[in-house]
Amino acid sequence: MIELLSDTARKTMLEPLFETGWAMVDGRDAICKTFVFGNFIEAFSWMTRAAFWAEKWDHHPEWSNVYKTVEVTLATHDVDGLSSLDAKLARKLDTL
Ligand code: H2B
Repeated sequence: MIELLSDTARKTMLEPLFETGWAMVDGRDAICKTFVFGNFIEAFSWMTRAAFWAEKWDHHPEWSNVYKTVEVTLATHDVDGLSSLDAKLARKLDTL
């Protein structure tokens, strides 16, 4: 059963992500980050790798791509806000 992050979990799970460039979305319980790559192929192949993890974990990003830039927003639609799955996927996206 997936749950909204508690205040304590927000401190332990979100604060390290804020250090790597993730930020809260204005007016919404969601996190976002802009990833900039060297070119379109690098951006799109990163999205392809990310898509495999998203599908494996049944947790999908909201994202858009323009040339070498990918804007990602993470939230858990089933709970209308942030859950541990968003932190887990964010950490994975940072390492791909
Ligand atoms: N992705 C995200 N980001 N949030 C969800 O709540 C979610 C999802 N739910 N991917 C999954 C799919 C759900 O709709 C299916 C039925 O498992």
